Formats: sequence, C-alpha cells, structure tokens
Amino acid sequence: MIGIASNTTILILTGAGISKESGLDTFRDRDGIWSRVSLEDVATPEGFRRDPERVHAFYNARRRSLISDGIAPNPAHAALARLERDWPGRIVVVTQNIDDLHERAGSRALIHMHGELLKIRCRHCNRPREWRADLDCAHVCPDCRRAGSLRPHVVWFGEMPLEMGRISEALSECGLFVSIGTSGHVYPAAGFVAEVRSHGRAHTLELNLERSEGAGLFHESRTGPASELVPAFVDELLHRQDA
Ligand code: BV8
Repeated sequence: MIGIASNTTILILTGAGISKESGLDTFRDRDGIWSRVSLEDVATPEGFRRDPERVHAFYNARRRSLISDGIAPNPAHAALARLERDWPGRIVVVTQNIDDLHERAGSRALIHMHGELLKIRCRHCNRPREWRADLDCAHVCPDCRRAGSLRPHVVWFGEMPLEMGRISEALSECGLFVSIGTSGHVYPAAGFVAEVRSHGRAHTLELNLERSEGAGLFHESRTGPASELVPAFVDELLHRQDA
C-alpha cells in the first residue's frame, strides 16, 4: 500500500506499453516496431536527411493508424484522467508516447517529451501545427512557403527531448513517481527514477507487463497489463486518501 499525503505531487511517466491494449505497437517487444524497421533509418535526423520520403512514409502509416476507428484510449488512460480529476494534489503525466490517447481520455496536465504524431513543424519557422493528413516532401510550409522543410513534430534519437526544464522541476517536487509501460531503455526518460531517488523524498513504483531493465531502481514493481494495474492503482490511491 502507498501512504502518501493527499497534497502530494504525483509524476507519472508513460511509455508505449500503456497504449498497447489500445492497439498501438510497442517498440522493443518481440513483434515491436524496431523488429520491423531500423530506428537509424526512420527515427534519426541522419535517416531523415538520407531518405526523407521513407521517414514520411513511416510516420504517415502510424498517423493513419492512430486516427483510424479501431484505436481508442483504454482503461489505463481513463484511470489517469480520473486521478487528475479527483486527486487533491498536483498530477503531471510525462509521456514518451507520440499518440494522443492521454488527451482523448481527458488528461490535461500532460507533457509530450518526444513530440506528437498529430503535429508537424517547419525546419525554418520551427512552429508546430496540427496535422492529420499524410506528409511528403512536396508539401509547402503554410508560413514561409518553402517546400521540403516540413517534418513530423517528433523527437528523434540524438535530438533533445522537449520541456526538460518543466520535467526536472516536477521530478524534484514529486512525492510519488510512477512509471507505466516503458522498458526503461531510452534516455533521458530511463534516468528519471534515479533522478527522483537522488532527491530522497518520493516513493517510486513501476507498473509494467514485465519487470523492466530498471525495475531494481524502484521501491516497488508490479507486473501485469496496464488496463488492469493502472485502474487498481488509482482506486488504491483515491480510496486511501478518502479513508
Ligand atoms: C538525447 C519518438 C541528447 C520517435 C523516441 C548517441 C547520441 C545521442 C544520444 C544517444 C546516443 N546514444 C544513446 C543516446 C541516448 C538516446 C538513447 O537513449 N538511445 C537508446 C537506444 C540507448 N536518447 C536520445 O537520443 C534522446 N535524446 O539523449 O539527446 C542531447 C543532448 C544535447 C543536445 C542534443 C541531444 C532522444 C530519445 C527520443 C527518441 N525518440 N520516440 C517515435 O516514436 O517514432 S524514443 C522511443 O523509445 C519511443 O518513442 C519510446 O517513446 C521510447 C521508449 O520506448 P518505450 O516507450 O519504453 O517502449 P518499449 O517498446 O521499449 O517498451 C514497452 C514496454 O511496455 C515494455 O517494457 C513492455 O513490457 C511493456 N508493455 C507491453 N505491453 C504492455 C506493457 N506494459 C503494460 N501493459 C501492457 N499491455
């Protein structure tokens, strides 16, 4: 059981595992995305420079899938939105995911540290804009009218994740850090639990289908599908603070 004060700030880190039961692939599971395509080819600036149309095709396919009828938030996303609504303290969800399932479930205090699949940006104007259609090199930036300058608003390997200042502030302030559905393989996100523990105050909990690479860094690790673990965890927190 977790005994935390009801004014505690809770920081929740999510990864691809929280969206798996919504029908979106993870990356490093056996049938994951990186088992079918090389991340160097489609998720690095070098890969984009080498073959931009290949990268556009990779993200166009994922964008089409994300907005298709069969994809929707699952009970794990819904439980985090309920926690944000009902928890008296501050909740911050930091997601590594580029899907919009947290938003669709109702989460608002949300940071997309790796960007968003439904946004693009111009390499010159640098301003992100909503985009739900396919993108290719022929598209012209609506602002600067340059062709070939538009890219997915996604953080590739070797690029700086977004909002790291806000994330560091929340990591230093939180009294509870929960990691959900991530393999703990990609930095800097994989280092957040050690950063939280260095402040010596927060309880740290991992909720994952199987123990992650960093499971030993957490005070507690629970294994199972997110759609079961996360609602039960939120019930435990909310009932406990009612008690
Ligand atoms: C940075 C967006 C520094 C794209 C992603 C050389 C040069 C530069 C940096 C590095 C380098 N070498 C290493 C690095 C660091 C590098 C890194 O960590 N590499 C790894 C491969 C070792 N990191 C970076 O490059 C980062 N940037 O360091 O910048 C810098 C400093 C100064 C100036 C400039 C730069 C940027 C990393 C971001 C890359 N972009 N995503 C896209 O999505 O297409 S990361 C990619 O992995 C994914 O997007 C995802 O967000 C992320 C983490 O993956 P997970 O979410 O954990 O998914 P995974 O499949 O791995 O695991 C799923 C888990 O869920 C599993 O544990 C599974 O058991 C579980 N699960 C499955 N089903 C369920 C479940 N759990 C619960 N319920 C279920 N049903």
